[in-house]
Amino acid sequence: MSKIELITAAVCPFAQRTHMTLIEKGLEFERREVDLSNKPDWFEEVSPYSKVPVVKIGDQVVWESAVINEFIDEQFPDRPMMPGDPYLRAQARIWIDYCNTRWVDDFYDLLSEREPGKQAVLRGKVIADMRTIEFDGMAKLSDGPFWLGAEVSLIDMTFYPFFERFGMLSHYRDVAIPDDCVRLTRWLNLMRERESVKATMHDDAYYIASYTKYAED
Ligand SMILES: N[C@@H](CCC(=O)N[C@@H](CS)C(=O)NCC(=O)O)C(=O)O
Repeated sequence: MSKIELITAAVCPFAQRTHMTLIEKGLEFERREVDLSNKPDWFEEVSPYSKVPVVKIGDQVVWESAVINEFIDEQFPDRPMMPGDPYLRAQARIWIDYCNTRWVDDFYDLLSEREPGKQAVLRGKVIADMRTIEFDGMAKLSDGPFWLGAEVSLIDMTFYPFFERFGMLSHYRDVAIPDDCVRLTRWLNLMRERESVKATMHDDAYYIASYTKYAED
């Protein structure tokens, strides 16, 4: 099998999802870091959307983090990270979709909103999302501690990078994980202990500096 190449950028939460997945699967891979503010020609040639992450294995090129992660999981079936049962797999995809279509949008909407009145409304949406994650997602899918139980899955990989950046969101927009989101808080603390997180993480100061352009004029 050809070598696995991960085309990535350290700041990018979507790329972190895939980087973590490759580590969790115990796969060997090469990382190619891209400066997104000065994209090289080779990157424009390989990335159809001009975005990270992209995974390349020989002639096979796959993009979009959610698609890449399922591709990796299926191509390398050891240590599966999606359920074998079709109904549970559908549930996993629903929450991955929830992350991509609700949580990520509400997160960035709050971060990029400058007007205090609108920020208050968006802060309420982010808090409501966390309660949805806690009570409609995690609590209904398993007893934890991860989304689907004792082992991490692609749902954990999908949400984690945005919670790694939650300290940055709190810094700019004064929002906290609600006290009643006990399972979410425990999950986040356990995720921080994983090797896949330790190998890919950055601290609040890094994200506060990196996201200034989204949050401030
Ligand atoms: N839906 C994509 C989003 C990827 C994405 O937005 N990547 C950003 C960095 S976080 C990027 O490469 N942006 C470069 C650009 O838009 O020019 C995924 O899940 O992979």
